[in-house]
Amino acid sequence: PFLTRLIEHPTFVAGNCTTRFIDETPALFDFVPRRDRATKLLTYIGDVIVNGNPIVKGQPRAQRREPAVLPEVDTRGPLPQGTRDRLKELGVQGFTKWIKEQKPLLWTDTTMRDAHQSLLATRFRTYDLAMIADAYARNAADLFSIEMWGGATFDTSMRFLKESPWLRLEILREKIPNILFQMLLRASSAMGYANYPDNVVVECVRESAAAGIDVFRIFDALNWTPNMRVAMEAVQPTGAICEAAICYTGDILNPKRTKYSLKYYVDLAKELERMGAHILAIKDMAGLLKPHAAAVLVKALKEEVDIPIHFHTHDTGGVQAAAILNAAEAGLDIADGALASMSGGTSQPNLNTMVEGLRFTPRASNLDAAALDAISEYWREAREFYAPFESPVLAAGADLYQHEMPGGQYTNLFQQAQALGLASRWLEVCRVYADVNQLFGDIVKVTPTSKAVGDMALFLVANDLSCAELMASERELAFPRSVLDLLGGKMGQTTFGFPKEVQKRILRNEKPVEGRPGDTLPPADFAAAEEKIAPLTEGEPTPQDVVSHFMYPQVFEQFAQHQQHYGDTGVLPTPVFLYGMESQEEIAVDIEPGKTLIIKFLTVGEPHADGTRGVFFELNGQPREVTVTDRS
Ligand code: BTN
Ligand code: 3PY
Ligand code: ZN
Repeated sequence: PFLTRLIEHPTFVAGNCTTRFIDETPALFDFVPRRDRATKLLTYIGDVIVNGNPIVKGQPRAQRREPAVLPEVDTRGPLPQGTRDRLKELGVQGFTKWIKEQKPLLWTDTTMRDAHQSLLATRFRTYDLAMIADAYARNAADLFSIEMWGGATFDTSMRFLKESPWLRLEILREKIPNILFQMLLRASSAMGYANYPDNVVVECVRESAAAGIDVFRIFDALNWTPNMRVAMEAVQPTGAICEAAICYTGDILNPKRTKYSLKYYVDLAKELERMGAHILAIKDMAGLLKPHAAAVLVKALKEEVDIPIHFHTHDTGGVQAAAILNAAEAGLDIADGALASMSGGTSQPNLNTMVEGLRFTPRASNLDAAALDAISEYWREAREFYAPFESPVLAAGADLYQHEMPGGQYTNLFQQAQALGLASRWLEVCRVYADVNQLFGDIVKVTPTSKAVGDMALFLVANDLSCAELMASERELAFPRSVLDLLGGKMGQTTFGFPKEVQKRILRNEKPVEGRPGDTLPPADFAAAEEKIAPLTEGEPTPQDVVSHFMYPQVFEQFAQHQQHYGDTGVLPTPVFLYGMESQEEIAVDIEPGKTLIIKFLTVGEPHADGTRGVFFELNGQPREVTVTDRS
């Protein structure tokens, strides 16, 4: 085997071989054959054929196996100029000035991030996003931006899809160099669910910008600006756009809800502008900014702040396209929508029809409606691969404005309730969610604070306790971790403070953190982290690996193990990734440019005494067998 290895080694083949090469190439002496990429992929497919992929276990099966049809794209000639070219040309200051001069309403397409986060538990794979990328670059270059990263994508891509979020960014960036890429960053919680040390947040921003993020939408889940400063300042030296968000809750038109008043939001916006925001986002994560209120808020903000305004909402209540169109009339600069087939419900309102709805008005956009429809048609078909992850269709009632659940949480919490056998008590869960919000001091609810409120609501309903009963009793209860973190100040503070008696009841003897968690969290040790993860990565750990590790240590480790075992399964079509192959089915898999594997699945052998089975394939026409353990 040594000689075979030597003469087949690329350096040897290329004729660059000296005796030093033999000394310096320990892999030549690696006599336990390292499994090649094809074998690893066949092992993965064989494993899924025999054992199934755990992420679809017990879920409705997707029927579609044939590829989603792509729109016609003329790939000749240079790409049309887009916003990213303009940002490069004008710089951040010049570019934001340009935004404000635009008569058309500008549009962000959220389909690649928030839409599938809200409708499909963030399960769209890079494979299916990359397929439609050319169509965006060629036929939708008049978009303001594509939101395609951050939020839950970072976690789910590693945890469930077993793919690198960084590779997603790199692949899409290469195919769409002309349109701004936007991400959602949870300020001091970055891409996670709890506050990280400041140096991790800074590194996270730096690496994301270096990998191609142009617009950072930064929000704090309690609208507590001291917790946004580190992330916002980290964006400045990167040349990317710092879009700071006010999270909208309550109802500025309700004279009885005085806490979250018009003045509260205007003051917040002015402060974010002073802190260096280049764009102001109104982040209406629950779809609570009613159509008339949207006009009032946008008008006031346009009068009081100088930076462009970008409106993000969710259509959970079904009336939010009206809010966007009203906001447009009041002078909104940029709006978020999702492409038709991925819009509505807990997702964003319908981008295609809103664009068309504004045609022949002063805010009409330059986007090509027919091109957007063609791209939407692709999304409709690709969505069929993800049938097992479809959220239940839940039309919110008017009680939406009481419980104020974010779109991303609404269907998710319903499924959690269902898993606890509480589906028939859903309305009660919603009512208790509203009560818990009041108990906690009427807070802003968005990841991660919304999770704490949801966990507490389920906890109370499951224990048949009301908020009043909880406060009246001394009983020692095992409260959810997220609730202890929130009231313990580990997610940061609120402008108004948490109610002291509630903190005491829930935290008991534990003292809440005062001030900004980042002020007391010790800085992360990057060198130690690199050393720790070195055995997990193929070469030296990259700065991206280190960020992934800091965000989700365990998830990153399991993802790395998956890669060691199976290679990069991101190259497999989605039906194969989720369900394996059918007998006699043949697929072509591009493992790198110009290198394609033709894989045909034949059959699975009888179980051996040791619990393994052979799985039989043809690889590029040659018979191949892999052995997998039958755990089914
Ligand atoms: C997980 O953490 O979700 C499990 C790791 C993935 C294991 C792969 S997925 C398809 C195949 N089937 C299995 O049971 N395991 C492998
Ligand atoms: C997230 O943090 O993932 C959100 O989408 C919040 O709205
Ligand atoms: Zn959202």
